[in-house]
Amino acid sequence: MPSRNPIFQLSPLYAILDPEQTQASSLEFVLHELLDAGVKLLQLRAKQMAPRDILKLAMLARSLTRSSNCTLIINDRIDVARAADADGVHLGQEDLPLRVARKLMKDKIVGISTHAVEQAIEAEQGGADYIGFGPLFGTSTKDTGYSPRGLEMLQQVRAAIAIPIVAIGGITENNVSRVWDSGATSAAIISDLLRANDITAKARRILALYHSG
Ligand code: 3NM
Repeated sequence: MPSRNPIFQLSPLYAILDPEQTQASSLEFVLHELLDAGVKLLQLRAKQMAPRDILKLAMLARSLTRSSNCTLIINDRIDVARAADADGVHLGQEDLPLRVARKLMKDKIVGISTHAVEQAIEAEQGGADYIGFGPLFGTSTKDTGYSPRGLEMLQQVRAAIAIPIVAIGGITENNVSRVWDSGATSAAIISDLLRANDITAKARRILALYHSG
């Protein structure tokens, strides 16, 4: 089933803005840095913020992403995604079921985190627009409870489903080309982007790797 939204065919980098992982003085500054680099797919992931603070950040991100023609996905919170008029929501295996999310999000993007081939197939059959798949490599950003899945399992997922795959977990400038080569439509990156001294330069280098590959 093709994705409802062609952005996934166009965007090899799925940048995740996680306020807990930035050292920057302002989240607005980080948003500008990412968008200035040409990021076209951005997720807001704010696990610890109060709902109204997430909403405020989401509305800022919505206004900036709209001017940059960048797709905005909100992690976990369908209410915030709808209130901020984001393009979609990203849900985990323990969040609201896909059929409920679909009802609430209508034709907006719904992505689901998966950690095994069976979950990927289930997400596709349930009507997800894309899956997240990870942790691909070791990561200290999130305790996922799973061992690294590896490139071989990514290839198995690629062979099993047709919807876009966003690989996640331990992806950096140094290994991202192998991730795309193994079938990921897009690579989700948190720490390698947000901890960079120059986030714009880092994101530009990653996008250039894709285009030179
Ligand atoms: N989800 P980094 S791994 C948020 O496997 C998240 O579902 C994962 O951060 C999953 O790019 C992960 O810094 C953390 O490794 C990714």
